[in-house]
Amino acid sequence: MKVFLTVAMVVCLCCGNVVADNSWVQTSISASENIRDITSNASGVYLSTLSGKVLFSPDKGSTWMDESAGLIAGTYINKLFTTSDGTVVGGPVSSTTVYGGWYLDGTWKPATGIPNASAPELGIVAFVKDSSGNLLASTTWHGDMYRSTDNGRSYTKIRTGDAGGNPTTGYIYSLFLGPDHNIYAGTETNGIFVSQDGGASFTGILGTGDPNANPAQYVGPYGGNIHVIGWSQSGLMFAGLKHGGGNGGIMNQLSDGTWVSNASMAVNADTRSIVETPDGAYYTCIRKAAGYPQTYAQVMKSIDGGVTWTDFNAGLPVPTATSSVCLNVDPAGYLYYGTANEGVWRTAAPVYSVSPPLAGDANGDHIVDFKDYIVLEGNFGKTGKGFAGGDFNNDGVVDFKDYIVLEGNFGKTGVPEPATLGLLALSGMGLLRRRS
Ligand SMILES: [Ca+2]
Ligand SMILES: [Ca+2]
Repeated sequence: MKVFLTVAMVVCLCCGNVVADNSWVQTSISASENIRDITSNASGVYLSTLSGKVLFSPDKGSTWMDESAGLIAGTYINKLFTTSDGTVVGGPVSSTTVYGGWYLDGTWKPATGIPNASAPELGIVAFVKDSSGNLLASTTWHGDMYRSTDNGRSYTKIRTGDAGGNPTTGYIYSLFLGPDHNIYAGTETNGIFVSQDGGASFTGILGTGDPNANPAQYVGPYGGNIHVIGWSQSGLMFAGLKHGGGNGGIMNQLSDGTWVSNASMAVNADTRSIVETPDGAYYTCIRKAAGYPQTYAQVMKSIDGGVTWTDFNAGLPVPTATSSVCLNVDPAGYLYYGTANEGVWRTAAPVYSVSPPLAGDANGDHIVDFKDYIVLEGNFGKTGKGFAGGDFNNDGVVDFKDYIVLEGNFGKTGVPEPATLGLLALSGMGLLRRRS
């Protein structure tokens, strides 16, 4: 029997796409912590709390350490995000003031370019990476847009938000990079807007004018805050709305351009966050909202581009109170679910298969080289830095043993996915032709 089990496990490990366990396990975060957001990089997982802390776990939620140093007392980070080079960024806010854009580099440091402002500007409400890997941030009620080309160290304002009147984007709640490389914004009440110039200007996809003022002219997602946008395999959009207002739950765009409420999602579901994994699956989480009984799951999954949604909540508690929720997937494929009242949960297993990182490739650029050595040198002797900080053998400390790992792989490159390999081959051929 033991032999059989061992063989079965080896087969499972080899066949790649099998996910052994879809259940959730609770991390060691106290359920009294009100989690505002989650992000992750190759080193581990980061949480921000309403009490003003940023907590970091290098071991999938077993232990957490405080990463709040540098933040201003009395502030908390409403949005966390990981930039193209793994830098964690956020925007601290308090009840009276917002404090621009900040980034984590040992301690939290203020970026240049986004000024402090008095509430209720609400600070940074959405981040996204554009098609070049630059960071975009949206702030304030009216959707000011900022771009950072240095992974959150500095920002340039690229759009001043609408000062009122219609058509207007209103308050931008969410930002997404579309499959067409355009930037899509989910707004407070006026539906989805698209930017074809990298976030400098936006146009409503439902048409011009205010759908709330003229509802007879519009069929589509509007009237509730849009936190969720995604695309089917054929490029049709779906959007998740806050309960109340016009439409709720998730709405799907049909090929004729009209929109319908999703039949597999409760129409009043208050969708709050969305994660797309590299295997093309979407996960969304639903907030328990005042006035709406929690008759639906807290996390739902779609493997057909948002057309059908199924429960993904094995092991999760039924929410006991109105609770804000957030989702993130870490680079190892584990899904994290943060709540205001029921703690932080992660999946017992990765939700998709992930190739192991190349040992020594601290910055994740698929080559072990001098850049990785600089990371290791900068953290030499430090603890709790994780893989991206140079702890390649995962023994908790960056030391000479990790240097041996890096030296052993120096110059090696990771194995790209077959599709990427094809593109590299093509671009290589292009270079050869240009040279000849
Ligand atoms: Ca590298
Ligand atoms: Ca180590």
